[in-house]
Amino acid sequence: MATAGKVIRCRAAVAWAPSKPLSVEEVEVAPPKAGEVRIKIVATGICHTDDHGLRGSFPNVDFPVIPGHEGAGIVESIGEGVTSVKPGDKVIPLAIPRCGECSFCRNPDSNYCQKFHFSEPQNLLPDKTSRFSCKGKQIHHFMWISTFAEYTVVPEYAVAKIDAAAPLDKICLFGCGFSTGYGAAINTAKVKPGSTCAIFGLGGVGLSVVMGCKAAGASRIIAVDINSDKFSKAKELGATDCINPRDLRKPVQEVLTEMTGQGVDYSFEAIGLADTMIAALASCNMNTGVCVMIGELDSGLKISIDPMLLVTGRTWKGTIFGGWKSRECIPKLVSSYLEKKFNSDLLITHTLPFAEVNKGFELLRAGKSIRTVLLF
Ligand code: PAD
Ligand code: ZN
Repeated sequence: MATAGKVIRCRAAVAWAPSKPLSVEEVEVAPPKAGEVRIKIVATGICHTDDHGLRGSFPNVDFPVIPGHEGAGIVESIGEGVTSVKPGDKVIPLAIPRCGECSFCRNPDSNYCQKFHFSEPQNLLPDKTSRFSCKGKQIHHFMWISTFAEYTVVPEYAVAKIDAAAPLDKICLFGCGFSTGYGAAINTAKVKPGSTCAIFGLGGVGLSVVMGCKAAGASRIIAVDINSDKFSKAKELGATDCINPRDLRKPVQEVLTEMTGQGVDYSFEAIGLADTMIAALASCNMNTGVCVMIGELDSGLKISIDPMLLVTGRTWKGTIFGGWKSRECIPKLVSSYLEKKFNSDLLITHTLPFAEVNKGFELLRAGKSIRTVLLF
């Protein structure tokens, strides 16, 4: 491409300081160094984790920063030594990389990579420099992939090449929300046919859990949210019952236990609040119940539980990116989408031009959107 090896000037949404609206700026994006890939981002979703980052309540975020981690695009150029992708390839940048060399990557039972954000800050690329600048200032990367930029530079091991037929404005959700929720049910909980499930939080992630539970053959899928406007979509995607805790006279865990006799087989927390994490754990069967934590508490916050909840036999698990081994599994998940094995398009309630990124966040905070996709 004509731009290869050159600095590209393009639009990006910069967060100059915590808890301020994003500022759409012209930024400079340096060419990829050895082992890096420069991607033209075509579409990006807005995930609640971006909001945690914007508030400065996500670990290891340095300002100014270009957020965004749910994007899809086309390779513009590659650095020296890159072999797995070439210019023109359709790709999904991966918030959870897959270096393939660390002991976690080599473990067949794990999808965590020791180069991930929670182990090694990803606010600069692996050589500890940034490829972004604006008004003479260095801008930080977010989880290495910063998809709120028309062009972004990422390490090769944080890129998944996908089918050339994939519609980027739809499968951008596979960069985080859909894969996380769907995989939490399929891979992390391993939901069994005929089982009962409860999902706390019906945003893009929780509704993807609903889809995963349905695909796994659960017979009862109970959706829980304080915003009853989410219930029609939850039912469309497979929920059999919907509960608003604000309409109840008892704690939701008591109601779920009464509804199912002993508590559900699988519960999922897709909100990120201490109280709902404890309620989700208490809602699953005390003998063999499995509770999966997906939501992220603001950094620094802790929760405390009665250990008897676990002593009796419940299993409490967490999931990152739905347990998918990112580079290998995401292209396969995209192929399943193309084969119409599920319809993740139903999660997209709004599509906006990139310049309206702040409106996308307002819709998320007001509970009016499931997923907003921004188009460059
Ligand atoms: P979202 O804001 O779209 O959805 C959250 C939902 O929770 C909304 O429908 C709210 O109405 C609902 N809610 C809020 N408070 C309560 C409450 N007290 N009781 C019941 N429902 C409530 O967020 P999202 O779906 O984009 O993300 C959900 C969480 O998952 C968030 O914490 C995000 O950071 C986390 C996440 N984790 C991973 C991972 O890999 N573990 C990946 C992506 C997102
Ligand atoms: Zn996310």
